[in-house]
Amino acid sequence: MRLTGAEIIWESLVCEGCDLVFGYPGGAILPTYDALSKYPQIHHVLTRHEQGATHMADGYARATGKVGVVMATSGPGATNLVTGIATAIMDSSPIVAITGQVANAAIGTDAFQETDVTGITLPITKHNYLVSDVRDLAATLREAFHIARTGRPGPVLVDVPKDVQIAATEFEYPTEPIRLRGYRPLGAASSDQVEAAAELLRCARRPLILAGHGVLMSGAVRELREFAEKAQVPVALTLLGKGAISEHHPLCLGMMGMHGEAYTNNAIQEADLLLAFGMRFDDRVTGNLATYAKKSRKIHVDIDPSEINKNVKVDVGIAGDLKAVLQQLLPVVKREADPAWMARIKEWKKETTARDIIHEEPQGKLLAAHVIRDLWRFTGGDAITVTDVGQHQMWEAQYYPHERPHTLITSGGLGTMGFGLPAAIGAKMGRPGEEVWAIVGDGGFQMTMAELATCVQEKVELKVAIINNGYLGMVRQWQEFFYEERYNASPMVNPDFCKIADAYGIPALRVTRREEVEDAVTRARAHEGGPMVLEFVVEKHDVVYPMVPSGATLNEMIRRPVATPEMV
Ligand SMILES: Cc1ncc(C[n+]2csc(CCOP(=O)(O)OP(=O)(O)O)c2C)c(N)n1
Repeated sequence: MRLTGAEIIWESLVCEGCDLVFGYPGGAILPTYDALSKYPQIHHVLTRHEQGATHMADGYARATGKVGVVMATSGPGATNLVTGIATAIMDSSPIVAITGQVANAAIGTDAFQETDVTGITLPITKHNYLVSDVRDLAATLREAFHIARTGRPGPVLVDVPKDVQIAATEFEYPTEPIRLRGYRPLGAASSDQVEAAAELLRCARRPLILAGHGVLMSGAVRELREFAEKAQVPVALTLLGKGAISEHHPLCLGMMGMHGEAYTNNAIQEADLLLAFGMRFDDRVTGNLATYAKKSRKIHVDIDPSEINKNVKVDVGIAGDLKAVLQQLLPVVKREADPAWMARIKEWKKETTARDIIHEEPQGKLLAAHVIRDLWRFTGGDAITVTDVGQHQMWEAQYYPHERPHTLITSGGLGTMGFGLPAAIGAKMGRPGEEVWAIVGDGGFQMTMAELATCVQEKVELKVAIINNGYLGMVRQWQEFFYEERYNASPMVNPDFCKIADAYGIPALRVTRREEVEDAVTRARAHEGGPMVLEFVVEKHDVVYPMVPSGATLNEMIRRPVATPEMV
């Protein structure tokens, strides 16, 4: 079959099982857009900004486990992808970005809308390609999907000059196994490694599992639970690890790290064995590395060998697929529960509970943490939540317990403001049967709120909760704690968000009192045919507790002041 490069791009997407592409056209990618009408099996979503398209592809990928696809033109179209691609690589999210490029003959001449996008994205892609010959196009796209979804997943960019899109060649989608020099995704562990890990566990009195995104990515949720139950080891979660085990499981300790549970951070510092599964010892979960978990031996299982001994030196490092490794470990783990260890954790937990803002009387104020907790209650705890970045993100992590994998989608590694709304659109389009909420701050929402139009055009039944505190809240919090309350550049004069929604034809409600939350959430849930916006006008001067100051030891937390003596 003789096809143009443009047709080969769409054919290859079809062959990869892709039926949804997020993108934005322009001169250098127009031949490809022109051929789109021949492929009714692919739905193209026109976004309002290429950054939004990349986050949508990312949200889609995280919600479905499939590769998300984003398309853009050369020059400014391609550079607008950069933040989204960097977000995806930091959180190991599989996306394929296809960009138009100026024609081969014009490359290097500073042609109109020429930019070296493979150069720009080299450090933020798992791999990237400039396809200068149409005969290489199908095989390159196939490789791109393979690299994006295998091993440690990540973004791959394919840059296609305009003349390559126009040129024609014989098309046959390759079927032979992909062999790439220097790239062999890992599988199981060696028996020595398995035995070494099992031996450490047998001797441990105070073991603790640190479960990260890798549990979800490798599909090891069931294996993790079986392992934890069989070996009676409590499980702490990273932000992206939420959903790795039900947060209502008796062995689950909730989130660790800078804004993690105080009792969980205490447990990490006191453990005598840490089993780090599919996590990467990010500075937000370790605090000061020099004083991090000094009393423990450490086992680290990660698909990416470069993560082993990168931040934290470990006793047993296993580079492999977590699901396969847990399947090897399961038959050999043997350990009796240690009631003293669990009792100690329970004591810490009691003290944490006493300080919880959830028990605080709102005294006429609307507290963001209470809004999140009510969202959890009135959605039955079963929605997919997609957050932006800031205080509301941490309150979501603290007060919306997740039972199932892939139900919290958030930018952890890059911490990208503007991620929430577009990623939620991608998530809802990928899993239309699920209830999806975008939970965003007033700051981050304004970075990508133009995507409300995309939501309307596509009739996406998304619920948007804006947590409006009139500040760049997390910045304000740091200024309160560490910059003597000099609130430079953190107060925000905001538009009327309900009127903004109205301008897009989106129904919206403003909530200022806790008593109104249930009704608003119920009405948003019942709304059909498109998005609905809720604006929660919350207390301005509020703080996420606990907080491990940047660079401090993990259990040296700033704690919520205790409200009354009897609460201690
Ligand atoms: C693109 C980007 N710019 C700047 C920051 C730094 N930053 C982190 S949190 C934050 C404040 C977010 O404010 P808002 O969106 O209102 O959410 P809140 O913290 O109030 O919940 C800022 C500016 C960032 N994470 N991303």
